[in-house]
Amino acid sequence: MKIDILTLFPEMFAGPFDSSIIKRAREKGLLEINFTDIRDFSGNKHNTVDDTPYGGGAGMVMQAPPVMRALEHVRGLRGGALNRVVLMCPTGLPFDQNWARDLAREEHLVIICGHYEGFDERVRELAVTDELSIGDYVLTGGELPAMVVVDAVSRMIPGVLGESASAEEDSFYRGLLEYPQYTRPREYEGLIVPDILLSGHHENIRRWRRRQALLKTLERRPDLLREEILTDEDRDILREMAEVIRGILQLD
Ligand code: 4G0
Repeated sequence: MKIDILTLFPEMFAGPFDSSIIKRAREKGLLEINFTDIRDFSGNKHNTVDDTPYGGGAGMVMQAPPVMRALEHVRGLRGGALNRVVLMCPTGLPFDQNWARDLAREEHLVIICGHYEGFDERVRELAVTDELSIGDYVLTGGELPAMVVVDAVSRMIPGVLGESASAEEDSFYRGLLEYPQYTRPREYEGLIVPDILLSGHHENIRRWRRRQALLKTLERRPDLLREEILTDEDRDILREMAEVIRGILQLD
């Protein structure tokens, strides 16, 4: 997968993209990340890319021509149309695991990192295919959100995670939060690992994990428990929990 990032601050990406899994994915040739500095396309001697908003008001607005020229440059590099041009902005659609899985199927992505108080609307109209937000907060630029998107997308590309790790087993993949995990030592500060995990009984362990995942999701993120993600076994487990609660509260 090739990812082109349009930004005013390419140096911000150095740490996260030159470490750990993303670094390895780039070295393995599974991921190619290219940075285009929007300022290189300012077209004026002061290298400015922003201006005051028409109609007045506070702050500056990113101009359309430098961004469009930067996109044209990327189009030249890649040869052909830009199918997916993502703009990171606080008013975008909520980025989630489904988006990550969807974008990971693309051969080429362009991500535009906005700055200032906004973007000339014409960039959206002319070039942007998707506007995404990583959450309901405002940051100083779209760079950190772009890093989040690249990380989440990259780990969904086949071969990026190691042999033992699986993107499919993770929280959210099957719509539930992750069950509790333990490793050595068996006892730590008086807290012991649940016996069932040392029993070697794989079917019991699977059932225990599913129950723990359901409990954690019910407790922390009941919004994630939709009918369509539940298996027959899940429904049985939840009914059993409901029965216990019914008993305690002496309902019926
Ligand atoms: C305001 C994304 C700020 C407007 C970007 C960009 C948070 C997020 C910024 C834009 C950001 C997020 C119109 C491109 C940059 N802050 N929540 N700041 N536009 O994903």
